[in-house]
Amino acid sequence: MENSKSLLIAFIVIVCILSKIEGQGLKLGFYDSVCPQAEKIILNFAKKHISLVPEMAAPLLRMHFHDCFVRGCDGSVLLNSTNSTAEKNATPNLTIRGFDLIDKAKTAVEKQCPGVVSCADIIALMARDSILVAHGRPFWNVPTGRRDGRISNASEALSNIPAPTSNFSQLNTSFANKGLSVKDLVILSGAHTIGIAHCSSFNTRLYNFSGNGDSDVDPSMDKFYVANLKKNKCKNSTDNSTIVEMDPGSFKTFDLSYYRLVKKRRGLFQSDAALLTDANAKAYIDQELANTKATFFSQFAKSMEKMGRVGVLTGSAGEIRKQCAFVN
Ligand code: HEM
Ligand SMILES: *[C@@H]1O[C@H](CO)[C@@H](O)[C@H](O)[C@H]1NC(C)=O
Ligand SMILES: *[C@@H]1O[C@H](CO)[C@@H](O)[C@H](O)[C@H]1NC(C)=O
Ligand SMILES: *[C@@H]1O[C@H](CO)[C@@H](O)[C@H](O)[C@H]1NC(C)=O
Ligand SMILES: *[C@@H]1O[C@H](CO)[C@@H](O)[C@H](O)[C@H]1NC(C)=O
Ligand SMILES: *[C@@H]1O[C@H](CO)[C@@H](O)[C@H](O)[C@H]1NC(C)=O
Ligand SMILES: *[C@@H]1O[C@H](CO)[C@@H](O)[C@H](O)[C@H]1NC(C)=O
Ligand SMILES: *[C@@H]1O[C@H](CO)[C@@H](O)[C@H](O)[C@H]1NC(C)=O
Ligand SMILES: *[C@@H]1O[C@H](CO)[C@@H](O)[C@H](O)[C@H]1NC(C)=O
Ligand SMILES: CC(=O)N[C@H]1CO[C@H](CO)[C@@H](O)[C@@H]1O
Repeated sequence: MENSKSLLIAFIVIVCILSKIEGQGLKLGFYDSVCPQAEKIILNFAKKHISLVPEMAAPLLRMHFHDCFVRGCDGSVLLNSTNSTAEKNATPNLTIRGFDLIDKAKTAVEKQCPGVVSCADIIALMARDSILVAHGRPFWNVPTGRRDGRISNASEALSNIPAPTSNFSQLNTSFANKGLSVKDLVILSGAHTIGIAHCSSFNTRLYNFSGNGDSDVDPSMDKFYVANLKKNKCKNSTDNSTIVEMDPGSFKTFDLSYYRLVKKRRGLFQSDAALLTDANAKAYIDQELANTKATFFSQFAKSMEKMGRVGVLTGSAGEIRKQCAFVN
């Protein structure tokens, strides 16, 4: 009698511990019981708004990356500077776009279920759904249940988000610090198959590269491409605002052409070119090019899901922000 009673208690304790552990992770359909329409509202929002401006899918995908690399995917990228300078106002942010879309998606969700759905989850879902609406594929699962952080610090953005001037070991370290592998680095860099960059992100490759004047260019970049960029796009070393397609000819298409360009030494950033300087990374690129687009997409999906779990706050950590730009 005494024995079966303690067995029962032990059983209950184990069930409680297991459900606690489960609650600490993310799960598919986290909002199904507490706000069943949440994901649908976000998808519909993307359908309605992104179809009008499909070029906004790229910056929203990039926003998710920037969010996850600073304090985990906790929506810290959305906070406005209040007591100190926020991530948003750090150099790598300058070119993030789409904050207004996230704020509007949040408003739509809040109308239905106030205070339930985190801004961090909205970024993750909007990134996926915007790509879905603008490009069809790749599609990846977005387990939810992220909670919002209360801190956003510009200097942490600078130290955690890899610069376009990074060499391979800097990229490797930056990704490894987030639990991401060389393969994840190569696969996720494939996102540069869509979207645009400003001359300021790569001008150092075109002018005075190693301090010997304006005709001193990055030797690791195809010289015809360099000449073309200098003639038609970034006409001088102080032009920070001209926009260049990262995957010219195909920047609106999510495909393998980024890897083709990198192989041809036409990756736009030093960080793209750096992928050729490591034997493993280079082998992954060759593998991608030998594979089908469908294989790339399924690998991209895996790496995105992995990135979406970096440093997340769950359970009772953090908060559910009322407004994405401000802590409660
Ligand atoms: C590996 C390290 C990475 C570096 C150094 C890097 C750097 C950059 C830079 C400098 C830009 C251009 C910003 C501008 O001048 O407007 C850019 C654009 C972009 N990045 Fe990355 N990135 C990296 C990884 C990623 C990852 C992991 C993703 C997403 C999975 C991503 C998605 C994008 C997209 C979609 C754009 C285009 C944005 C637009 O059209 O506005 N990047 N990246
Ligand atoms: C937050 O800051 C951005 C500029 O960084 C500004 O456009 C926006 O209006 C601010 N949001 C609010 C709610 O004040
Ligand atoms: C501002 O400071 C307060 C008090 O120190 C802190 O609780 C809050 O999280 C900070 N806000 C941001 C956005 O960093
Ligand atoms: C921001 O982060 C840096 C580097 O970790 C730290 O030195 C600084 O004190 C932080 N700023 C604030 C306002 O917390
Ligand atoms: C990469 O850059 C860092 C910082 O500039 C430097 O210390 C390191 O030696 C470089 N690594 C390689 C392999 O060039
Ligand atoms: C990449 O980072 C991993 C993990 O820190 C490390 O084991 C490996 O040696 C690094 N590779 C290169 C080429 O830097
Ligand atoms: C242009 O961008 C570079 C690199 O981001 C920066 O150092 C420089 O101050 C910018 N110049 C202007 C005129 O904005
Ligand atoms: C090129 O860089 C070197 C070293 O940083 C500098 O002394 C020189 O003035 C620069 N030249 C031009 C044309 O910007
Ligand atoms: C550099 O190029 C930009 C864009 O073409 C132009 O607005 C600017 O006046 C140029 N600056 C110089 C010093 O020629
Ligand atoms: C969107 C946004 O807030 N951009 C800011 C990025 O940071 C610079 C200063 O470094 C601000 O001028 C921008 O407004």
